[in-house]
Amino acid sequence: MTGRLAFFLLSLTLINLAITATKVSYDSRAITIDGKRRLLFSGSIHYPRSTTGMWPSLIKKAKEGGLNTIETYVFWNAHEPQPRQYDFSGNLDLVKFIKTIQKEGLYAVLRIGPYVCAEWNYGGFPVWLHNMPNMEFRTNNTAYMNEMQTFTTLIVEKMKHANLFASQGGPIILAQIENEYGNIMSAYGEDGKEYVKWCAQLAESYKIGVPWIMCQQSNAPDPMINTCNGWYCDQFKPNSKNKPKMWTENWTGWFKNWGGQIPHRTAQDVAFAVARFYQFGGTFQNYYMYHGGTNFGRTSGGPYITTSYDYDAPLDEFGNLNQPKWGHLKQLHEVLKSMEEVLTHGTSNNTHYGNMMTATAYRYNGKSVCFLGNANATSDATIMFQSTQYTVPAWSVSILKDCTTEVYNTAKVNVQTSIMAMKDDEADNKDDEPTSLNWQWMHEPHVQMKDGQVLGSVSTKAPKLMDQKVVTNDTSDYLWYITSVDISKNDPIWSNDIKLRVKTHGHVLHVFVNGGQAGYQYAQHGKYSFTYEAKIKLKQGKNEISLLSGTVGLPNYGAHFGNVSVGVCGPVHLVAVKNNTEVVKDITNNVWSYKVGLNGEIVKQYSPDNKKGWNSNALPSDRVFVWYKTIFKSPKGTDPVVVDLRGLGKGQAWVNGNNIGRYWTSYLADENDCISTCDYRGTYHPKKCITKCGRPSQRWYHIPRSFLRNDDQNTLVLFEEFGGHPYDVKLATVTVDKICANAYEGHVLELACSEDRVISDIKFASFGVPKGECGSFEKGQCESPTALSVLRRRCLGKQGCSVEVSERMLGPSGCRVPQNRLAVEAVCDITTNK
Ligand SMILES: *[C@@H]1O[C@H](CO)[C@@H](O)[C@H](O)[C@H]1NC(C)=O
Ligand SMILES: *[C@@H]1O[C@H](CO)[C@@H](O)[C@H](O)[C@H]1NC(C)=O
Ligand SMILES: *[C@@H]1O[C@H](CO)[C@@H](O)[C@H](O)[C@H]1NC(C)=O
Ligand SMILES: *[C@@H]1O[C@H](CO)[C@@H](O)[C@H](O)[C@H]1NC(C)=O
Ligand SMILES: *[C@@H]1O[C@H](CO)[C@@H](O)[C@H](O)[C@H]1NC(C)=O
Ligand SMILES: *[C@@H]1O[C@H](CO)[C@@H](O)[C@H](O)[C@H]1NC(C)=O
Ligand SMILES: CC(=O)N[C@H]1CO[C@H](CO)[C@@H](O)[C@@H]1O
Repeated sequence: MTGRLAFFLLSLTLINLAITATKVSYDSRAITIDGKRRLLFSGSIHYPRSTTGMWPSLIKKAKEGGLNTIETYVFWNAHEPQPRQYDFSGNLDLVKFIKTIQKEGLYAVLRIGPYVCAEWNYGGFPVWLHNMPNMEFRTNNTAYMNEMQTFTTLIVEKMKHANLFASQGGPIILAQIENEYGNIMSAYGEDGKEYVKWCAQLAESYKIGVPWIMCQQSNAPDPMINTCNGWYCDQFKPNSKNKPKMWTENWTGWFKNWGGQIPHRTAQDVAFAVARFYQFGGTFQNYYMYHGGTNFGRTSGGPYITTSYDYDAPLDEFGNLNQPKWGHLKQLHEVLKSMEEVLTHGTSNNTHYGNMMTATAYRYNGKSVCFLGNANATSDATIMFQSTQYTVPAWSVSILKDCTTEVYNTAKVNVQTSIMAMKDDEADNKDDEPTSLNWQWMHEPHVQMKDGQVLGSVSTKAPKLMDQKVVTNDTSDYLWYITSVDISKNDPIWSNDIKLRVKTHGHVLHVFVNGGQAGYQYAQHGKYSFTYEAKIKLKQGKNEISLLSGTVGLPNYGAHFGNVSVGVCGPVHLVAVKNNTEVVKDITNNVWSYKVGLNGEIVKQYSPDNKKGWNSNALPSDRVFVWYKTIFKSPKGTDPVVVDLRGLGKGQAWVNGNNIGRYWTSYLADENDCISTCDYRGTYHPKKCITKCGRPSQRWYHIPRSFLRNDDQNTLVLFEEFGGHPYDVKLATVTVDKICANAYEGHVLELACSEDRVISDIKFASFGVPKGECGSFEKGQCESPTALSVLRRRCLGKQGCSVEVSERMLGPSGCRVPQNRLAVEAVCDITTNK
């Protein structure tokens, strides 16, 4: 590049910077950007729940889906694992994430918190914060406020330094302080109110040049905008007439627990909630989540949140389009966006028809837009509106362009449904030799004492039971509580029938007595404290009792969630029954030795470089505390990769040294309450549309492509805690297997497979009055005779195709209905010749 050209480009950049500084403000109707009221469609994507390699495509797909804004929380405990030791590397590179959003030309909303909830471990707080003296979270507490200020300042400065606020020409148009504090504020009394004021002052003091929001905070002090979170926010009102109506968390689905079924929220119901929000004056809404992603490593909270954080979001855990949700909402965004001016400036007029049926007209500058909203969950409404008759299906909103033509109805889905499949690598590469995995293994030692001495290094010793997170600082899921008990023949407890009874707030408890396994138990049914009680074998003299407490994520929600104790809390009793009465020996205040973590964690047994200690013979199965290791080849292509951990119990998995998360394949979801078809009508709740009853709550675990090497030397290491076997472990890729679509006359039907695949077969196509659901379509009493051949001609062998749904294109149906429908079922494959 010549010097002059470089100078020219440099000046251009400088001019650009000056020009692009954006003014963001708000009034009673909307967020204004450079003075213009805007409709904002935002979606949450949390940067640590995917990889840097996935970010560009996730954000691109969000933009294609009609979003103009991406929202994220900031994850304090990920960025500051030790006090003042910061990590912004890899997928924690917040600046890079925001710049990726900027590159796509989208806006960003930065929810700093720093409390974030988010089903994230400990709500995003570092555990060392809890372990500081005189600490109380989220209230008028000096120690807490100092730390919150230090971290918040660091994040704000980082953003400023990279010119990322809109006022500097960057994409960030809004920032959030705290998070849903209003839900729990009453538990903190006057101190809580004081704290909210302090939060607002702190935020204002940063002078970032864009507005701040506080969600679920009806007393948010001016100029903070209070916003709504929930499944429906159409009835929400901000706390001042000068603030716009904003919805910061529209839950697109729900998260999943170990032992829970898979929750779904229909595309029709999400679209209904969004359309109603705009019908009743909303101008900003955010999908929580737009891409949920994966809780890698030990980042999931809860406790008991699964590693998958798919959320039934418009983009699935792996970044694939979740169809029809993604496409149905994309069409809604397009329709609403085309009405931006009228919706943000027009005066609205509601007409109520009773039975929850309301028509809303917006008029501005001679233009108009109407919504016909029917919130009755069971009955369709037929109304006369401006001298025309309209039928609005139950639980739906119709949007009328110019208040005459229906251009969208939330209950009528005109986009494809994709049925995803986990494809065995071999199934697609029949020429290759089958990849059966060879395993090596080693024991994780559970003997903790020899000759009365605790083996290995002890963190601390105390004549009492200690809170697990205080001892471990949450550096591991595991903490050993080790003690010895001397029992003489004359001890009142001595008998051949002694039980151990342990009260714990840990989530899993393993018990070992004199080096032998006595049993384990885990918390169930949402109760995270339980009492372990089982017979043990003691001898006269010294006995070793070792309790291994395991956590499955720390709590992330509720007033005072931070001081909920974790681990063995006691009492710990030895119990014998003599003459019908219990004789109890209380060992709660014995001297306990504490050992943090597993031996394999300390020596990094999961590292591909660690070749020591592995065995190839006599692979154990159904044994507790075993490490397994295998080497595998990367699946071909670009489809996302998963590992099937069927056959295993509970533990953690690593690929090439990257912790891909906790697994708990043996934990089956409850048997009850599943449905085969989901009625989109009626108020959503997390148990409404659940599937996979009685099946593993998570069987497939995501391995991002960037964790893999481009050869056959990938290392998978498993730590198996409960016992299982690795014979069924398999690599697979996630892809669109079948597609179904249903589109009404007047629309365009689009079909698409994953990037690597093409439409290999049209299983069904009927234009007329087809019946049934995706996967079980049947033709109705009448149909066009040529629809199938038209579909074959236009689609076979292509990655995607589109067909105008009309008699002109598909032939006369001969049906006497107001609107014909096209139903199609097609198959995607790597090639057409099967
Ligand atoms: C907040 O904390 C400060 C310092 O501890 C104290 O002086 C003040 O009274 C507290 N405010 C309320 C409302 O309790
Ligand atoms: C509001 O709607 C009603 C019924 O459709 C109509 O009579 C009235 O004129 C409208 N008012 C305005 C201000 O548009
Ligand atoms: C819904 O419609 C049905 C039938 O018209 C009616 O009986 C019911 O009360 C309505 N429900 C609500 C909540 O308006
Ligand atoms: C936990 O943190 C405390 C104080 O910061 C430190 O003294 C202790 O060594 C840490 N323990 C572990 C296991 O990291
Ligand atoms: C947590 O601390 C608060 C304030 O000190 C107290 O009111 C609450 O009871 C504590 N909760 C637990 C579980 O210890
Ligand atoms: C068992 O209990 C009975 C009644 O309480 C008492 O009379 C008896 O002495 C007890 N026996 C022993 C061995 O303690
Ligand atoms: C406090 C709380 O629950 N906040 C949450 C709103 O809903 C989603 C539920 O998935 C959470 O992750 C938010 O942080």
